[in-house]
Amino acid sequence: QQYGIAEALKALGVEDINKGASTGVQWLTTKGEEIVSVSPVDNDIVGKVVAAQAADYEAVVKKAQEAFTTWRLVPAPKRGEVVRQIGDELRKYKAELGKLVSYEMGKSYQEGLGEVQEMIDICDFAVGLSRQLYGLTMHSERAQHRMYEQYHPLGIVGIISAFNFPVAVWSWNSMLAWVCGDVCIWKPSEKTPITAIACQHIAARVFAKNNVPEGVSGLVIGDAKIGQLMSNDGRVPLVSATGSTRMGKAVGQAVGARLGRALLELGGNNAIIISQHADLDMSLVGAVFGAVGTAGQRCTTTRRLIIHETVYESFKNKLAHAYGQLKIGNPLDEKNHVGPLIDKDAVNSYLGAIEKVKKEGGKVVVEGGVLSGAGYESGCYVKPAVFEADNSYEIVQHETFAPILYLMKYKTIEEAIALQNGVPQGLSSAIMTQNLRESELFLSHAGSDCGIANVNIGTSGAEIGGAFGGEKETGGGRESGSDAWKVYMRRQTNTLNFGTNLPLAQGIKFDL
Ligand code: UN1
Repeated sequence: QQYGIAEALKALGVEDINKGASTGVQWLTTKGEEIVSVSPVDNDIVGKVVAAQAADYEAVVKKAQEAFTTWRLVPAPKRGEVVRQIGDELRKYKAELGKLVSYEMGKSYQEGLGEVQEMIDICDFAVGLSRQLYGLTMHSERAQHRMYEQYHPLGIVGIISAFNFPVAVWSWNSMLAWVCGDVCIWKPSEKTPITAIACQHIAARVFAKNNVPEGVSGLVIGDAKIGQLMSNDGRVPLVSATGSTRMGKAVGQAVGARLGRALLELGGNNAIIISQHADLDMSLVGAVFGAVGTAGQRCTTTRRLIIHETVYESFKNKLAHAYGQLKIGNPLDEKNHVGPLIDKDAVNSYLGAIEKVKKEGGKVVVEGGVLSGAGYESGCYVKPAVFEADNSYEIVQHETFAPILYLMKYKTIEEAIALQNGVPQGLSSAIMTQNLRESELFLSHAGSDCGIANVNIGTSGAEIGGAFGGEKETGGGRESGSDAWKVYMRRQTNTLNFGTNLPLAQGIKFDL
């Protein structure tokens, strides 16, 4: 291990850990299987954790239930003050945590830092929000009556997160949930347990300093069984899950069956429309970063380019040239643009997708392949690939979590929008154009059907201030900014009579 990884592990207090569950104060002696976190960067062991089992989950839920009875009574701005201190702590450890994210997950160090910055940003957002948990007041139809609504804390929020944003997704959920007066139980990806433990340490230190009750921040590291327990648990009113559509359907069905709330943030199949009115140089930056950033493992990764026929050939050539310049290698080396995929399974699905697109008739623009030799010993480094493909291909309709980009041509803007919308997923979308009619059509009711629609920006890299999530198989949930906080609270409508008699609503007469 180079690049100061040992120092980062030490600074974050995770150089010698093995327990896979925590109440925010105590670490539980878990007895499940050992999870070995292996870095895709160099195949070295990042750390080992003994997985949690049902009994550990139960212990964490019990503490969370107890904690909720007091945490919900702490004034929201005081809860915000605790979150503010977590933001400060994250600022202090930004370099170390960013490095660990890069090392355990494989994204570039710059993107690791960017991920921690998203955490800091959501802390700031949540601090402000802690004084803005507004409800509305309504005018009653009855004299001497008042109506208003309040938002009350909900209870335990279960957070299931994925390997690709191993820490930011937890923070989008937990920082909002905490200022809302909820308590959290986090089940991180088994592929990135060490970054999760690092975050738990950071939160726990701040909580201890502020006498936050034990159980406000629970962590349970384990396999899908933990997610199933959470999804079926009536004591967990909200389960927020980020990951594959397959996982999300299972969570959504289990939570739905008990009429709980599920916030689902699932797969994307994001496209950029590149119009004949686009600034092609700018489009190139958006398309390449969108397609190869995080080695194509963002839910917002650009997977399709829908290009106007008159600029198709020239843009295709620009793209092939840019791909030729990409440096693939150790993500901690800042010279490199593209790091490894998370593991060998991901490499196999990348190879499988390439085989499929070729079989379905796709034409190679930039050939893919697994890299070998010095620096690539982990076997997880692949070449970003580009194919000309048809939107109807089965593989194009499917989200492959890898740097594979499909190109297609269009004639009219209506046709481009139909192609953009013509997939089962609905997360992010973009148009590159300087033509107002086109961009407005793209953003109109007849335009993009995605949760995120951008103009002259790529599909990835959303800011935390907006609500994040998408439609269709993306699951419909919204996290992070805007009024996404409302899902973490229960709304109560209050009607108050300050008069001397009791008129009934709707003018109903009921004389006694
Ligand atoms: C994800 O991939 O699950 O918009 C989240 C982006 C990041 C978040 C991605 N802010 O690309």
